[in-house]
Amino acid sequence: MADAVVYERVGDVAILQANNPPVNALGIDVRKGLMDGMDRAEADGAKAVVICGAGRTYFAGADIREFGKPPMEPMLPGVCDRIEASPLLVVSALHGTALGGGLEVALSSHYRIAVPSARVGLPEVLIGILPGAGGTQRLPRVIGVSAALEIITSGRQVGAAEAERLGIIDRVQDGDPRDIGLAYAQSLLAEGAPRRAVCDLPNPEPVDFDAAIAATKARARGQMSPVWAVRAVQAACELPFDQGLARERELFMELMQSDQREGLIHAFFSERAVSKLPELKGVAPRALDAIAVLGGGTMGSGIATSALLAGLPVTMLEVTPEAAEAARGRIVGNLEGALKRGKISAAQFDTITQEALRLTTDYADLGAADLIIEAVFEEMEVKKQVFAKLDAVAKPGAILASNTSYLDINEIAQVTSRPADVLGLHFFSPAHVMKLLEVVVGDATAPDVLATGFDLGKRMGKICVRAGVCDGFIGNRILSTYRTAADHMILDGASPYQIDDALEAFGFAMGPYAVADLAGLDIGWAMRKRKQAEGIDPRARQCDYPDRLCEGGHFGQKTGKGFYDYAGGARARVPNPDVMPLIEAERAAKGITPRDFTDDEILRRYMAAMVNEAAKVVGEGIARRPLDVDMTLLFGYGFPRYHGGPLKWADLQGLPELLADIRTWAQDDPYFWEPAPLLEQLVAENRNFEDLNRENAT
Ligand code: 3H9
Repeated sequence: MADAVVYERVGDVAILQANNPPVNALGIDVRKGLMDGMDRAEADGAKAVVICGAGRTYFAGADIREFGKPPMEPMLPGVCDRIEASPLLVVSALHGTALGGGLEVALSSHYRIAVPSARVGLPEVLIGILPGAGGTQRLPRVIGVSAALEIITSGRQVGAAEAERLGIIDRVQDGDPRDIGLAYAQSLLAEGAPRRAVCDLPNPEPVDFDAAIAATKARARGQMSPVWAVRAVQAACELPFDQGLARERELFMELMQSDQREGLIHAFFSERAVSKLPELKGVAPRALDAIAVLGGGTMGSGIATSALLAGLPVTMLEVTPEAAEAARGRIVGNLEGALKRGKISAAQFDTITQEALRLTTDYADLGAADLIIEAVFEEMEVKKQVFAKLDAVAKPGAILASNTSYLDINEIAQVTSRPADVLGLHFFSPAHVMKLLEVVVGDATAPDVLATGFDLGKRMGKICVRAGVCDGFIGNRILSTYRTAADHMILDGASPYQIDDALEAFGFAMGPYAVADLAGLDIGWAMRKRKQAEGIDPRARQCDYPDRLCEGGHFGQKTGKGFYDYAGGARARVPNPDVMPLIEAERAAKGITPRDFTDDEILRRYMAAMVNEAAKVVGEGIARRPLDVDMTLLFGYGFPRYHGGPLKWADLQGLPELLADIRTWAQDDPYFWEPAPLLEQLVAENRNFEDLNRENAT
C-alpha cells in the first residue's frame, strides 16, 4: 500500500502530503504518517513543515468508519497537540473540504493558506458528536465565541473567502495546494515570521451561555450533540487550555457512546449506500435530455419544477389551455421561490421559464421526451387510459413512469406495448422540496430503466430508494400500518393530541394527526373507500370516526379544520372540538371502555407497528435492505434522523424485546400484531437488521 502520508523535502521545508483516497480521512495510517512526518522533519533539520492533501481534498475529517471500534494510538487529539507543539513553523495548505478533524489539524498548524474553492467546517454535530481534537477550544480562540458557536452547532461549511474574513484562514491563493503551501512557508521563513500556536492565545470572551444553551436546545429538537458542543465551547472560556481539552474529551466521549451517534452515522453511510444496488452495477442509464410531465396539479408541477431545476427541459401536458396556464403559474411560483432562496440566478430563471418549460394540451408534443412522468388522478382506470395514450405517442426507448403512490405498476405496464420501459417514480409533495424518490420496479422493468430512474433522481438531488410493487410500496405501506396502530390506540382510550405530543417528543417534526391534516384527510378517506370496495379482512379492527370527520367537510388545513382547528393559524394547534365526541361515540357504539395510555406505551406500540411492517417489507423483498426502509422514513416521513431510521432504532432497542411486545399485544389482536417472519427469524438467530445491511452491502 502506498504511504498514507508522503514525505518530501524542499530546501528548508518538509512537506507532508496525505494520500488516503477518496477524502484523506484521518484514519490510523494517516495519523501515524503525520506523527512520523513531524518527527522526521524535526530530526532532518527542516525549519518549516507544510501539511497538505493529495487528490480532491485536504483531510475531510476523522475516519468515521473507526468510530465504535477500539481506539488506536496515536489518536487525533495527540496528533494535533504534537503538530501545534512543534518548534518548526507549521503551515497547512487547504483545498477541497477541510472538515472536522481536518480543520482541527489545520487549527493546530501555525499558519493556514487555502485555495479559493476550499471549504472548512466542523460538521461533527451532524454525526452526533462534537469536535474532539481541540476544535471547540481552538476555533473560539481564533474567531471568537459567537462565530465559533454558530459554525460548530450548525455544522455548516464555510467558504474560503468567509473563512479568511473570520480569521480561520490567513491567506487565500489560487494554485496547487502543495505549491502554494510551500511558497507560503518559504515566504514566512524569509520574513522571520514567528511560530504561532493557538493554545497560547488567551481564553476567549464568554457569551451568555445559559441563553446559548436554551436557544440551541430549542433548535436541536432532542438532538444532544449541538447542546453538548455549546458546553465544550463554554469550557474554552472558563478553563485553561489543557483542562478545556480534557472537558472537550469528556463531552466527546459521552456523545461517542450515545445511540444518537450510532443513529446519525448509520444515516450518513446509508444515505450513500442506498443507491448502490447489485442490479445497477455496470448498467448505464438511458440518455435523459428531455422530460415530459402529465398533469400540472401540485404534484406534477413540483416534479416539473424539480426537473427544470436539474437543468432538464420539460414539456407539461394538461387537458385544457386554462389548466395548462394554471400549471405554468404553479411552476413559475415554485421557481420564484428558488430564485428568492438563491438556488438559481435571475438569468437562469429567465431561461428556464422562457425556454426550458413548454406547456401543451396535445399528446403528440410528448413524442420527443426521453422520459414521461404521469401525475394524474390516483385511479387505476384513469392511469390505464393515460398509459395507453402515452404508449402510442412516446418514441421507441422512451421511459413511461407513473407517480402513483399505491397502485400496481405491473397492471399499469400491461396496457402498454413496452412493459420493460415502465416504472414507478413516486415523488413526495412538494416534489421540488422533498428529498425522497421511491423508484418502483415492476416485474418487467428493464435494468437500464431502473438505472435511469436513479439517474434522474440523482440529478434532482434526491435520495432514491428502490422499491418493489405492493400496495403503498415501502413508505406508504408502512405509514398505513403505524397510522392504524395509532387509530387503534385512539379507539382504546388515547387521544390524537396525546399521540401527536408523544411522537413529537420522540423527535418527529409532526405527529401523525398533524401530518394527516397537512396532507389532507380526503386522501386517506379515498384510500379507505378504495380498500372497502376491494374488501377488507373481517379480522381487521375498523375505525370510522375519521370518515365522519370527512363527511362533515373537514379535510384538515385546506378546509380550516381537521383534527385541529386552524382558525388561529397552523402553529396554534388548537384541537378541533368536534373530534373527541366523534371518537367517544364510536367507542360507545363498539362497547369499548377507554383506558389510559402512557406516552411510553404509545411510542412502543407505534414504533413496534412500524418496525414489524418494515420487517415484512424487507422480508418480502419490497425493500432490498433494512437501510432502504430507514432512508425512506427519514427522507419522506419526517423520521428523526438522530434515531437513524426505524430499523436502526429497533436494533438499538433490541429485537427480542420488541418481538416480545408484539407477541403480547397479539394476544388481544392477532391479526394486526402478527409478527413479521423476518423479525422472528432474526431473533431466533440472534442477529439484527444491521447484520442484513452488512450481508447485502455492494
Ligand atoms: C471528526 O472529524 C471527529 C474529530 O473532531 C475528532 C476525532 C477524535 N470517514 O460523501 P461522498 C467516504 S468526525 C470515512 O460520497 P462527496 C464516504 O462514505 C468527521 N469515510 O463524497 C464515501 O464512501 P463510498 C468529520 C468518509 O464529494 C466517500 O468517502 N467530517 C468520510 O459528495 C466519498 O464521500 C465529516 O463529517 C469520513 N470522514 O462529499 C465529513 N467522509 O464512496 C463527512 C467521506 O464508499 N464527509 N467518506 O460511499 C462529508 O461530508 C462528505 O463525504 C464530503 C465529500 C463533503 C467530504
